[in-house]
Amino acid sequence: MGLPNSVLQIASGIRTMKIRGAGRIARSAAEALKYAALEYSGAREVSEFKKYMVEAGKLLISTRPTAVSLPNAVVFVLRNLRGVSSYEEARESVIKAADAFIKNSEEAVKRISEYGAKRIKEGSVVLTHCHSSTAVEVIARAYSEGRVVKVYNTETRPFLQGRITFTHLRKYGVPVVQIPDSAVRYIMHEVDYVVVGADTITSNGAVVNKIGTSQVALAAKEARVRVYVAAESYKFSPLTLIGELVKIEYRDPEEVVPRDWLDKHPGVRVLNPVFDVTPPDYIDAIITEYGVLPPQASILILIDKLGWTLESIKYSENIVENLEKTIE
Ligand code: RUB
Repeated sequence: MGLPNSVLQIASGIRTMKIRGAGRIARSAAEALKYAALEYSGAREVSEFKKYMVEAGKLLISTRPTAVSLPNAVVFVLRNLRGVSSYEEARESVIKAADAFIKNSEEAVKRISEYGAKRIKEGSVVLTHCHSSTAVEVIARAYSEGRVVKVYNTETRPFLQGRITFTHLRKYGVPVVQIPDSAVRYIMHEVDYVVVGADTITSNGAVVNKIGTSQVALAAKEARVRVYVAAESYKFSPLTLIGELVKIEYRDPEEVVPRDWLDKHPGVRVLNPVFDVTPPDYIDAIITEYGVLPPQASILILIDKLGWTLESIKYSENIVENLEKTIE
């Protein structure tokens, strides 16, 4: 049987960025797998059901390449299919794991906002880049505790996610000033803290986030402004522990320049890389639900908290091709 519409719609929503931001992408993927299980109408056999869930998982993982929260969510939801003996047990396990992932994720963001807010001193000016719902929660909480007096938010070319950040922070009543990305260094002398989110964090503590984050961090370091990354533990990448590089997504040049301009300039090359890598030296702390950590402690999250071992990571190598192995 084919995948139900609910799953196809979520996959297309992630691909087209109607659903975006690493946390929301992960929760939506978990939700899609739950719908897949609920709407399964094929043969009541474990092997058939597993095949179908793998197809759903692969489709979801293929939608965007960079945020590790997406494959991490899929593996979290499907990994308990290992060892199930009946169709009913298998279906129940997917539904339960999806609910658990979403609940854990929401609780993680709440805890991060508590820990993160405490790191911001009273009367501070904060700068944020792109739209990270986790960073927004930290800033909003810090504002409600009287710690933040103003936020600069970058518009975040070319997709302009900064406008979403602006609207969300305004909803919380936070005074926000939007600036073009190119004004970051100019404004940095007024800023006390940079708070951003993450799509993927590597085992050596490098942070992959929206393109421009590394420039923001560079300007912050020069101005001796602290940089905090607010990120749930499912943004840490197990595969980086065995040397895999994080794939940086390149999107359509039309997000950067309009089609008619491209047509008027045949042969012009426009690049649209949408994430970049900030090395650990440019990050003061990563704020996770497990506490406030130096980036160099990322490995502890992967091994101590998430329980990855080099052996178990092998199961998720080439995750799209090998999803079956993860659950067989
Ligand atoms: C969004 C982005 C966000 C992270 C973290 O990129 O880079 O900073 O995903 O967000 P895009 P959150 O818009 O291309 O998905 O904290 O909400 O998970």
